[in-house]
Amino acid sequence: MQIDVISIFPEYLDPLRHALLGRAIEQGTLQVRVHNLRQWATGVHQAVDSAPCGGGPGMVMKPDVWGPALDDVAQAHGPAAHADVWRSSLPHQRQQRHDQRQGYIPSGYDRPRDCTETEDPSLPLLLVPTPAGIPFTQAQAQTWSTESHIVFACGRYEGIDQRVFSDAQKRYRVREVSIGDYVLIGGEVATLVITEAIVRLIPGVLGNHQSHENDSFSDGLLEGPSFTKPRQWRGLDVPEILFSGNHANIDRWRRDQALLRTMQRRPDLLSTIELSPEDRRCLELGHSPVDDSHQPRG
Ligand code: 6GU
Repeated sequence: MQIDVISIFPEYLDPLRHALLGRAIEQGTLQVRVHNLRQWATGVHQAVDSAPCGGGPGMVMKPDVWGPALDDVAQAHGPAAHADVWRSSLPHQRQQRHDQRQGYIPSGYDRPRDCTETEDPSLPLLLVPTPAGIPFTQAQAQTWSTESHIVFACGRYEGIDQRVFSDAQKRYRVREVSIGDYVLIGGEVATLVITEAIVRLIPGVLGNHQSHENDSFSDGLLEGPSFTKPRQWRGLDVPEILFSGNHANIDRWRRDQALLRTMQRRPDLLSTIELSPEDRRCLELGHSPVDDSHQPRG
């Protein structure tokens, strides 16, 4: 996967080099280029923003700067052609999209809700982080983990002139996305969040293949609690059932912990998933029926 980020604060994207993302770069799975928007600014002051039409507070980022930047990044022209590819120890091979690899059948669920029939799927994906965007979800992270080229346009100030995105539809599939109901100063941190959520789902990026199958949200529930050794710590015991060796009971208990936690913290999620009779029993009891610690002691 190739990721290009356009920002007036390229150093803000430095965390992309580290940890899991840094390793994906070294594996050759991920190629990252970060572009300073000011390279496309013209005029003596190299202004990237200007007062909003119609008045009001703040500044709006200029279309005559963003337009050429997006043109060049789509085609690897101009300043975009000379951008450093971020540190990667392996020679980069053009990665096949994993939906082209293994008999992948895109489901209706994978199709973005605002996708228009006329969009060319071979165009790069342009993600524009904005609190006014459609909510970014785990389902979208799954869908986008098969993209071959994603470009992030990081806005600051009061946003980017809307005509930039109307025009960019000629060269990109454009999505304005929000990472939550709060306001950030700019799109950079949201870009880090979205990139991490997507890249960890690319096969081979996480060490353990199964480790994202039990993620919170992948089955529509929050993940339940985890425990490790020592068995007793500061007077607190690991739940007995986890040492029972009965894997059917352990799986049931884990499912029940996920259900109970979801009911307590995110009851809105429970209405979106299918509950079995066993699931309902646990939620009605308020504890797992396989949990001995809830039996009256004799
Ligand atoms: Cl994606 N961008 C900005 N600037 N603020 C946000 C956001 C994104 N999501 C929530 N707040």
